[in-house]
Amino acid sequence: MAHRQTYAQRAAKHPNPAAKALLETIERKKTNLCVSVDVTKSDDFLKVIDLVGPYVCMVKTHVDIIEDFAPTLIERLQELSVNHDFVIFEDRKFADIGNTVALQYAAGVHKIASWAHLTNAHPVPGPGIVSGLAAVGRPLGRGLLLLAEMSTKGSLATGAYTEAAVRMAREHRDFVVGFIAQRRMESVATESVDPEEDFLILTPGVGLDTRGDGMGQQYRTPKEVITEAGCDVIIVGRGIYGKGDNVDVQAVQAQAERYRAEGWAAYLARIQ
Ligand code: S5P
Repeated sequence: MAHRQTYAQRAAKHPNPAAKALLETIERKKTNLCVSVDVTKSDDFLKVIDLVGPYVCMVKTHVDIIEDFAPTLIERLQELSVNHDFVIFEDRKFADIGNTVALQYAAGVHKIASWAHLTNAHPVPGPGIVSGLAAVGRPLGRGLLLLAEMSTKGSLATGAYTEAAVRMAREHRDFVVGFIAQRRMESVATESVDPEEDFLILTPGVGLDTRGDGMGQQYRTPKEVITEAGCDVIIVGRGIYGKGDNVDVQAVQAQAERYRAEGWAAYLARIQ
């Protein structure tokens, strides 16, 4: 199974350019930490990313929450991505018919496909959502993650829904590179498993100091997520930068290194 192999072994044979770049970055920087930068002002956004940059394999954005968004913000983000060596994941959670998501992905104010190496989608509309996004993203070497499960209390993405998400991904392996999920998916919907399949599992709902946020979010530790559940990347937001305003430089750097170290130790414990 993929999670018994090293990130480097998986990078060497992964067919999708965005997934390969992510696995290579994880190995090169010895970090499976993705920071989710959920702040609303451009200055805070760039500041947090610049601070956490050395500690992360990937930065996750919600570009639609930035209240003073301008196209130059994307240029700055791309510069930081090159200088700090991280992959960009826009957490857009597409959820519409293929034609609409293709337009949302390619056009509008944000032109996500032109800069985000990875994005994600809810499988709820059926396979047309993957075809629509693939028509835009595949020629650009992008990758898609399907939300097979969610971290929140009372999530409806369970059971037969999760199984359908896995089947959908297996039918589009050239573009769907993995899942947002809380555990590995190899044992889900097992009727057509190719032993060579390697879906990345990116896992939000990670925190070391608290188990929830009072609005449905549920947190597990890097050890629970990476060692015990076999996931590949921990996604951490507020655990690293709090509210994200009045950024305390040393505190943010210290938290980023703390999560990086925990995540990497949890990975080493898993592959030994
Ligand atoms: O199931 C999910 C899927 C996602 S992508 N649960 C989540 O929390 N997320 C995202 O991860 C969410 O939109 C947010 O950007 C981040 C978690 O942030 P935190 O501050 O709770 O760590």
